[in-house]
Amino acid sequence: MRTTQQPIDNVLRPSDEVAEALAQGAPVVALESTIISHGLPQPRNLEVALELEEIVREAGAVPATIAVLDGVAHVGLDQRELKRIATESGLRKLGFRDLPAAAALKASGATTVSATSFLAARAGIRIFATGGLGGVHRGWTESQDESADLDMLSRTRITVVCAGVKSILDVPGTLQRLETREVSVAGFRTDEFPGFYLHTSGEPIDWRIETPAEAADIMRAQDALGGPETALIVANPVPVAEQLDPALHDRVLAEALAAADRERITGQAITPFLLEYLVRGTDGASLEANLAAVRGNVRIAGQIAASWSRGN
Ligand code: PSU
Ligand code: MN
Repeated sequence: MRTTQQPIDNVLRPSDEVAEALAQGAPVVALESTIISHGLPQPRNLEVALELEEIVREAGAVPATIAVLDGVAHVGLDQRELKRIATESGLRKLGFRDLPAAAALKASGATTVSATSFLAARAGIRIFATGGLGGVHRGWTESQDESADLDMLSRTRITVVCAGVKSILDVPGTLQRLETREVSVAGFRTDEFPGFYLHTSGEPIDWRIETPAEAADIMRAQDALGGPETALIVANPVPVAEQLDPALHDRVLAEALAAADRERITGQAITPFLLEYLVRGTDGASLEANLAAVRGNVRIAGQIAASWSRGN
């Protein structure tokens, strides 16, 4: 565990363990922190943060949870820092665009997929695991609410293992945006795009892979081909046995969307609001499905990272 260290610079600081692993070409998996601070209830969130790191280690890779603490983007957190992310009140939710202000004003915050992807790639990490990506919200043609996650993935060379995009979103609309923005998508042992809490969204995907090694092969092909620095999304569904009951999902989600509308929740607040509503409205069942999805993604990401490092 890291105790003291010299900052590499003032804004981006890999932990000693992460820096060493990267220097040796050892497998590293980036993990985001918004899911911990804004996506999961306390005190479960801290247990989950620690468990996810353990799953990465079991796969033979080094975990690098990413967050901004007092203006410095940390790539790899120790236990005390993880605890800050899980428990500190008033922690911000930082997308990429928030990073310069957070650095200048010495603010602390959790990083979303957009900020985490950027910081991971900047630190030299190629693989990242999360729950569900952001995307275009329902009614997005009016609100213009399209998650910055999509834009970042269209210009960052990173592999994101996720259970699709959050089902609170306009899923077909999001898939269309991913196609337009040239983001590669492969289903991990599935022909259908996962539905975050649900095994499938019902939407087809064009490419299916069966093994972590095939994901690493696609990544090498991305590099060999060159072209725009786009991401690879490895879409890994929650197992049917661990998914949220689809009828319960649809019913509570409809209530959640109506409540968000009524209370005029918009912008950064909407995703946490809807996720929290689902947790309460399903008596915690959505939380279990969310966690099952994230655990599976982190495991596969660890395996892809190992294959990527081995070169096979
Ligand atoms: N995955 C989860 N829970 C989450 C998120 C992802 O299982 O809370 C977070 C990610 O950080 C993602 C963010 O970037 O939700 C999307 O927020 P928005 O829709 O405001 O872009
Ligand atoms: Mn948004």
